[in-house]
Amino acid sequence: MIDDQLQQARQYLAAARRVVVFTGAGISAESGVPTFRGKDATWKGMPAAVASSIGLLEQDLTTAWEWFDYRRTLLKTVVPNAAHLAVAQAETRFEDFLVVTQNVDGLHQKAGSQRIIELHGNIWRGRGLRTGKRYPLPETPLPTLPPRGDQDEPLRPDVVLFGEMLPAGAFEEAEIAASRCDVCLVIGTSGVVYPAALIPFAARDAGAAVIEVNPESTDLTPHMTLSLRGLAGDIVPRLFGQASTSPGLPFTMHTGQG
Ligand code: BJW
Repeated sequence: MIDDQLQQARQYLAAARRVVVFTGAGISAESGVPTFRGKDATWKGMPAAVASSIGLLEQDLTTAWEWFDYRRTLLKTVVPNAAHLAVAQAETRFEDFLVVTQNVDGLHQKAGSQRIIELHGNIWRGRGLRTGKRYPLPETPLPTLPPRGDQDEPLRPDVVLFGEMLPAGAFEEAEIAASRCDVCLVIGTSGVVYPAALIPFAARDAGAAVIEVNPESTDLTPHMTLSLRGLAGDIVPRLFGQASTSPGLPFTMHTGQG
């Protein structure tokens, strides 16, 4: 069954000129990054959705930074897995190819993807609370919390928390690309967070084939052209016609940030 669907999905890709790859936390799961709605998604007894809320940040910036610096420390040793690498390797095979990610972990960049829209920001940057100026923050653990920018300005993590707007233009650019693509791959997302979850709908409504890769059924599943049940690290390399070596095992890559 999965082989038939894979075959069909590969046929869609073979005929495609423009591809959008829409990713969520599940694509990084086999690299060892916890997902948001998985069983391990708590920190100090708090659900990840609470720790990643504007409420916590406004109430206690230092505690919010402790949560993000804890995750930055976990991420420092994490490497892209076979799915990130397969996506990066596929980029030059299509006339137009764009990764639209909800992830803040920077693993698509580490894998070598060039064209990426980060809808929810990046955990390796800080942003000035007063000026909005962005600063790369590769060091972890950070020596002082909160980190500070020019003129001693306190920084916040440059990520999008619930109730916050997405970075200017990011969603719009992603939505335009989705509405022009031939195939939209939807990899490792529960599809419950908006407006990001509208991206597959923009593709579908414009007539694209929308193909989900996820071990579980999601809110998006009923709207998909095809749903491939399985782990991204196994399915994605096979989708792009690349050999699947040791499904689920991360490849050995450089581990430095940036
Ligand atoms: C595998 C796998 C393997 C596992 N292989 N797969 C419309 C309706 C209702 C509500 C709203 C709406 N529009 C807006 C809202 C409000 C809100 C929202 O969506 N709420 C819903 C939850 C109800 N949205 C917002 O607030 C957004 N802002 C906004 O709308 O601004 C306008 C506005 C402003 C002011 C007032 C009102 C509106 C902002 C959303 C920001 C989300 N931020 C986070 C945190 C980022 C920082 C951080 O990293 O901490 O982004 S929340 C979290 O969820 C994170 C993720 O990017 C995002 C999506 O999660 P994702 O990636 O789907 O992960 P999971 O864990 O949910 O799923 C993982 C999946 O992988 C599962 O399906 C697994 O099965 C699968 N999987 N292993 C393949 N090996």
